[in-house]
Amino acid sequence: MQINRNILTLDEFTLQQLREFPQATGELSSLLRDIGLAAKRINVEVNKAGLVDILGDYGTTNVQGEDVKKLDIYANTQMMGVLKHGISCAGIGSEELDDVVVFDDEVSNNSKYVVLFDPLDGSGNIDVNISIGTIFGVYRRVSEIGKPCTREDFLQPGKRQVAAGYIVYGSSTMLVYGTRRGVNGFTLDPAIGEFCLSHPNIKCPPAGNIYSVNHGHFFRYNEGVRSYITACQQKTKDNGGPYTQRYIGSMVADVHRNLIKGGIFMYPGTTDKPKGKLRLMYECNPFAFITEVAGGRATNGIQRILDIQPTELHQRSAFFVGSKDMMDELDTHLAKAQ
Ligand code: P6P
Repeated sequence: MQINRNILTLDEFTLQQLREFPQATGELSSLLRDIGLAAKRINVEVNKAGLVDILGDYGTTNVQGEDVKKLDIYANTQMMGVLKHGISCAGIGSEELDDVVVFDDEVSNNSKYVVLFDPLDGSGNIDVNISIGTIFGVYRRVSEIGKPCTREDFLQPGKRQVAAGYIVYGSSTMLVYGTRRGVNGFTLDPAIGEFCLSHPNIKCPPAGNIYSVNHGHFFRYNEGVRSYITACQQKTKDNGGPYTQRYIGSMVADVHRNLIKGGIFMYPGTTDKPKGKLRLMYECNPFAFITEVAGGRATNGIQRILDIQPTELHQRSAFFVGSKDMMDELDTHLAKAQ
């Protein structure tokens, strides 16, 4: 049996990246390792969710008015705990918490970064064993180092992210994160309890044949979106198709599949919810950052997601993300319908 000693763990990879930048402080590498630790702890509970009393509702609703699942709270606690007790994060914003949390201790106040995250996206799928995920975005603070972080540190456009990533708890557990230097995927090896580099330098194929959208809302989408979806259905082998529709109602899994295979994910606004459902800061921005670094595109149907100047922590946005050529074709349908 050939023992492959070339497999890099997440820790080894981040340290290797750090060695290439001697002037770097190591704070970002340390922060990514912290998130990897939280992901391993969340993974343990997600994987046994059917066996212990951690399924079901927590009995409260979150700021979005959604039923909070027990695993949501557990995941939020794990993410906040590793970041608060690390050396790199001054505070966090979470889907599960009404407002930002300023850690306000000496080490945290001297940290360079803040983190926004959705601790467990798609948690409505937990009880039926469909893949779910954790999503995060990392920003350099704009407030004075040495003092507590402020809300302004969190309300930055997505193009100011220094790193973003997600963990998908699926048939295997993968951590994918991107910096401006590239996107890399790490698969959890249960035998050693480490995330190991399995998908180096991920690139989003410029074209694909997968389109992901909730068809149940079709007649509440605008004309341009309906026109594009119809065009997807009419693709044949003579014009880049046929396309296949894949939508499992868990954004992390849907966007991850399309990032690897090529495709487009859409959560458009509707007549009753013009801003759609997804949250800009900790769902759209991280995936937009990763997808752009990997060569794809992400918009709200009007502008680049990463250019949006946020005004509220939990604001929603229509979201279109994926392969460049498919996003370009979507834009032609949206423009014609103007
Ligand atoms: P719908 C899960 O609740 C989530 O936030 C995303 O993970 C997913 O893509 C979307 O909602 C599904 O929403 O309205 O299609 O069921």
